[in-house]
Amino acid sequence: MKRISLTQHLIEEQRLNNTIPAELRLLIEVVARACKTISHAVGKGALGEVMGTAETENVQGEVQKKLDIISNDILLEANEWGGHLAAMASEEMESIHPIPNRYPKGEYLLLFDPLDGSSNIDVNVSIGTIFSVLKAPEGMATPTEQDFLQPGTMQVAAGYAVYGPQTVLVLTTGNGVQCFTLDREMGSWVMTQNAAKIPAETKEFAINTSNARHWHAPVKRYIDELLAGKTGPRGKDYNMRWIASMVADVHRILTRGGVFMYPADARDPDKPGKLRLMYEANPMAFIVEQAGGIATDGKRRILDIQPEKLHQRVAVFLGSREEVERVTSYHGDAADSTLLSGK
Ligand code: P6P
Repeated sequence: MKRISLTQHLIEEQRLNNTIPAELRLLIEVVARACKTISHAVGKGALGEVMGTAETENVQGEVQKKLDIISNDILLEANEWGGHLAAMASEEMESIHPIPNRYPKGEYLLLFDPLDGSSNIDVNVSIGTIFSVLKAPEGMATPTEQDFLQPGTMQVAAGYAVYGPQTVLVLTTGNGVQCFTLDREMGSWVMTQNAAKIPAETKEFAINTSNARHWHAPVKRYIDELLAGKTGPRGKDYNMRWIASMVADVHRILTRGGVFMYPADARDPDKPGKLRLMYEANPMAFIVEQAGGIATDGKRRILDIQPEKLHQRVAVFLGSREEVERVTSYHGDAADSTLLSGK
């Protein structure tokens, strides 16, 4: 079977389906090339002096791993000079990163979590890069954080690279979900799936159950029913997976179905869960919806949420339609609406 490259796919999308302009095609190619570089750095492990912490903290107050910073720098350096971007934003940087004046500027905004799942780096478990592309507002002169605060429905592209046994790039430009496996001998991304689909039903759920004592009632009810298995109201047994790397959990769900949950809980009403809206939940929600799944914060469609802060967090329920609809409906049944995630 003749496989096509990422480049051929993007050119065909641009030429045949007119879904992506040349500038966006260039942007996606540059990000994909940066992900190859990150994959190479990650793959070196202890041989590359890239393991362990960098003794610095990011805006989230999390200790940064050396590879967090290396991956962030790779994405900044790869995307600064191309002329396709107006600015970038990253989980690892407090404020936005405008394109330096020495370079031409374009009409896109790029957001990313350069290396998601960092706690897995030192133990050789899959990690990944997540990215989201927005158009800069018409007439924008000097980009500000406000220009990035667009709902997820405004994304023109989103994707992730998962650095696991294979390195796989998953991409959507609004025309379904395509997967590309890195051919390390040729150094090229080769299409291995043209229209990924998430089954509506599943027997697999993903949540960090060590937080169970903090969960609000709708989540407790939903998980208890899954754990009751055949003997309970769901009438079937479920299996659990939790990789603690959103990219790897989402990739499993994209591949064979499932439901991923990082809910708000009773610990901090101002912190609705752990995941960030702009560069984790939104790109993953775009991909999940394009693959026939759904993604909510327990109450709202994630892509409809109007962001108020660049690094704001959001509760996340995503994956197989039947399960996400059910756990979301339990929130709707909840007497106390404050149980739902905040802004
Ligand atoms: P916990 C990784 O740090 C991350 O942001 C996601 O990739 C992952 O799903 C989640 O946090 C894991 O969180 O609380 O289980 O360590």
